[in-house]
Amino acid sequence: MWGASPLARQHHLTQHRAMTGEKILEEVAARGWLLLDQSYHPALTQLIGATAPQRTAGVPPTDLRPADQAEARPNSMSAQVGLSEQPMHTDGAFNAVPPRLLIFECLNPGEGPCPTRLWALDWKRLTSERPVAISGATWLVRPGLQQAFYSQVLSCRSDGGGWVRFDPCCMTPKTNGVNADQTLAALRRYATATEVNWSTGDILLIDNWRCLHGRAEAACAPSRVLRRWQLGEDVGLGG
Ligand SMILES: O=C(O)CCC(=O)C(=O)O
Ligand SMILES: [Fe+2]
Repeated sequence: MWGASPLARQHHLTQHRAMTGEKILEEVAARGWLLLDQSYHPALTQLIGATAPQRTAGVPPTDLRPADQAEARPNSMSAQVGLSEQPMHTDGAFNAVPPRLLIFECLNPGEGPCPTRLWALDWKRLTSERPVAISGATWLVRPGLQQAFYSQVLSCRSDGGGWVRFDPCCMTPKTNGVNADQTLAALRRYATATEVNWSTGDILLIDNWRCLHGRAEAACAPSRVLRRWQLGEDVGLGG
């Protein structure tokens, strides 16, 4: 569900598209991500248009283009990795509560193959086993210019919900004997990996609390552009 007011508006517009939106979110909640081709574009742009402006409180979408370290925005991931492969991460890890739903729209796949890699977590198994490398260590999170804070990779809520926060570009482990590579390896043990090879118009939805992602090496695709929306925790994906 997209939440009360946008969904209600959607019902006024067309019942069929509202149902499509609900089904889409069900799929994302069940699998951690969903890729839709451009035949879903009208329904999705309508849904994004109905929800994104309120949910992101005026934060516009961002167009992501490959950038080398010198030309990248300060504090961005590209400022650290440039055109190299991005580490597996969640977006907005420096927020107290990370964004819940990421929507990427491919405006241009670029000249050569540059997929986005996905690691969908087995949330039930992860939260029942809670391995030390993921839930036992304390990390320092550095949100650019704002105040740094301590956090764990796995945050569980009392209702069984919660999220994984992981971005080695802005997080440093502070517990003796824990390092980022170990945590990456541990996360992979709970993940099903896949790769999205983009075509123009494709839309990828990611549950950013339960599924990690990262761009492949990008030197071969200088014209690649993905448009990204980041939506908040009340988007309707459940706990
Ligand atoms: O370009 C991509 O495939 C993903 C980019 C990304 O995840 C990021 O910049 O945070
Ligand atoms: Fe990202």
